[in-house]
Amino acid sequence: MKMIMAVIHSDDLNAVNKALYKNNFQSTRLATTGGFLSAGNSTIIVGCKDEDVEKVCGLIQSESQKREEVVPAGAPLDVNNVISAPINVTVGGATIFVLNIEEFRKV
Ligand code: 2BA
Repeated sequence: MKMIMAVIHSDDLNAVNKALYKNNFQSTRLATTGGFLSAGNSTIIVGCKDEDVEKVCGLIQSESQKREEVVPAGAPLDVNNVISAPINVTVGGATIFVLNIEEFRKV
């Protein structure tokens, strides 16, 4: 069994969720915040069989768009530095982690 954690843009959440639901995959949604932009994003968790990983990742990918976001001047770059002028970054489509699950129980 695997656990898929995907960080996606919040605007894609409904489409991703709908695609998973239509294909009989259960999911959990978390409201998260990106460490770099400090902006809200969404993380979706799906537990699935090993053989379904590609299908789940494909569904998430197909509903997650790439977007340009502007990081404003003054945003922190690291502990000592801030961004001196606004920069564009490409965010997404989805950042996906696939984890091995040792045991899965519903009790
Ligand atoms: P954020 O951390 O807010 O990052 C948003 C976007 O800013 C990133 O898009 C990337 O294009 C850019 N970015 C991030 N750190 C940067 C840096 N030090 N210098 C220049 N540009 C930087 P994505 O790579 O598509 O990531 C989207 C979101 O996925 C991230 O939001 C974060 O919440 C999550 N994420 C990405 N990689 C991760 C990782 N290795 N571990 C945990 N979460 C991750």
